[in-house]
Amino acid sequence: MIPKDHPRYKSLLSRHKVVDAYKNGILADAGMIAHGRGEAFDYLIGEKTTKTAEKTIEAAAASLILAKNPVLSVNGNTAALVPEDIVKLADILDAKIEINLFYRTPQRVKTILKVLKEAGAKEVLGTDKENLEHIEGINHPRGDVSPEGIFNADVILVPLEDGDRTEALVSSGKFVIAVDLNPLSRTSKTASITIVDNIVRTIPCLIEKVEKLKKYDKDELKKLIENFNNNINLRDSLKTMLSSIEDFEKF
Ligand code: PTJ
Repeated sequence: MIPKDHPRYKSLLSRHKVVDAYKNGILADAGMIAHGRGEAFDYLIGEKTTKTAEKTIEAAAASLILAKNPVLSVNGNTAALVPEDIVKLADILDAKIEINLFYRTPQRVKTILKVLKEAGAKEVLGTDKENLEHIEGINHPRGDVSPEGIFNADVILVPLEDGDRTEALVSSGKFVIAVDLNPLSRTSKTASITIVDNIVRTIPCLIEKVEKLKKYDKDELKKLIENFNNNINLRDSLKTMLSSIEDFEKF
């Protein structure tokens, strides 16, 4: 039990959710290591959504609203931390939810499907009952995707993704929105839009932005995307991290 007035309450809560999800078969063991790496970067951005990330989330929301077949890809860490928010985001966007795992086992797919259904999801793609298609250029199970979902998606939200798949998805012509606290990762550098923020803050913020931007007309949404530059976004995110180290040196 973490006391609510603990200065790092939210971070510890996420950590406990991740540990419980591992014990319940939702999370891959490597998912705990990935989470720890994310925590370190989160520390450097001050464990809050930066101004840069907020602008990026706005561009991401605009792309998802304009998409013809938007898909939200769910892995173990996402299912452990934000299942209800993912379902809500899919509802307001009329987007599909697809389970897509790096460490895929039929048992993990079944367990994550249960988590998403309990969170209110009506339809979940990418389960073992479907005939999955394979995306060229990916030599692991993450390349097996639903024909109704990722295979034919134009815009895909991929939280905590690996570099190979991001590259393959972008090369197959898809617009890829990554959520990755590490601005130096291959995923971050390859994605069309990289949200450098913690997924626990990103998805609620995306919901808020989608609700706001849905009232905008198409041209305004297109302008938001055109004015976004992922290289500048990554550089600014890194600068925020470096300045937190410089501030410490002044201490
Ligand atoms: O559930 P599976 O089988 O699909 O496996 C998922 C993991 C995450 C184990 C797998 O995709 C993996 O190994 O990912 P990587 O290559 O470690 O990349 C994960 C990235 O996510 C790292 O750059 C982390 O910094 C970042 N990250 C970790 N936790 C968070 C995060 N980014 C946003 N929010 C987080 N909470």
